[in-house]
Amino acid sequence: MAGQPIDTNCMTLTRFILAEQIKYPTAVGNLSQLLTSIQSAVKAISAAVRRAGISNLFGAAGDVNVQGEDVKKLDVLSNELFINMLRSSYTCCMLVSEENETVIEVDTVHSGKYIVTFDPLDGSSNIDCLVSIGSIFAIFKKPDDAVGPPFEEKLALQKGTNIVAAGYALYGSATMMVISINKEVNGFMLDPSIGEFVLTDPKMTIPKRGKIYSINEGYENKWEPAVLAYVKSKKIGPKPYGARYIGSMVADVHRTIKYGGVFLYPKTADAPNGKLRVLYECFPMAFIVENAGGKASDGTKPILDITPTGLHVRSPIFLGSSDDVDDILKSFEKHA
Ligand code: AHM
Ligand code: MG
Repeated sequence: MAGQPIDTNCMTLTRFILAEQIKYPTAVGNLSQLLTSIQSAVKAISAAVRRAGISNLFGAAGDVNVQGEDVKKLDVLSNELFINMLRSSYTCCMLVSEENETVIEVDTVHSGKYIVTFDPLDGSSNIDCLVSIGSIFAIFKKPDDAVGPPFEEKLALQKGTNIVAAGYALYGSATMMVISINKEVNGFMLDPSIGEFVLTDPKMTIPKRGKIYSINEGYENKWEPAVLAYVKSKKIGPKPYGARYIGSMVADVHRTIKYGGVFLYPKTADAPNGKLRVLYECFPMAFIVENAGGKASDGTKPILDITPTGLHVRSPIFLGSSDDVDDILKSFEKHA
């Protein structure tokens, strides 16, 4: 901007990733390459989201994805960007995308040691009305004794505690990437004037208790008693909690990390495992929230303790400020 000084020593995401790599003398830079390739995909998706209306990218592409939902043009584009950038990073052997029913095998020439699970564009119901949407990803390592290529699909079905790094991109009033690696969570804002993500939220931590609950209250009649009782308890007393629900997981979780509080997607009478998918929605968000000092549970155990039984399995999820999540767990105990 005219008159605004440029920071000549700014901490870009690329610089940050390299500085992390240097901490591990034996590291050869594979994870750095991988994160850089995701960064490229996110920059391109952000550009596409920002000009979607003008470039005619809104609306359905005419396909139905594996979950039976309409696929939007931006979903297709985002998925292709993630796959192409990751494959050409020479760091991954297998990819799991929300948009693909089976795993995406990376050919031997391009193959590497990581497995990446991702939702390339989450919150699709919000695309056409310009409400915030996001991308979510988690990175796992292929076990050393894995036989292949080709590798078996079950290599992707790892426990959440095996995650090496995870992150999300939020295409909101600005574009932001939040990345969790080495037990820290750091946030980077896209500065469009230089085309770089710049560290704006170092060492993010979530307040121990918040004042906001976030749940789709329209399904109240289908909740289980523990959830009903918990939400009701937040509305009574002299200081009731505020309600916020965007319907885009990345935006709802980002707000929860910044302001504190709790995000809930419970099971319902029609959806016995809730809606959100373990490998590329629940896991990365749980990993990030825990590394920011919060908690993420399925109501009985930590989300990261789940061993997924399929690529697209779902789980109820309760995440956010540790004291607030503890309250939900108490409600589950009481109604067990
Ligand atoms: P999507 O993968 O089809 O975009 O669905 C996931 C989204 C999440 O971002 C959000 O938390 C949830 O669906 C909202 O669901 P609901 O409309 O049932 O409240
Ligand atoms: Mg999704």
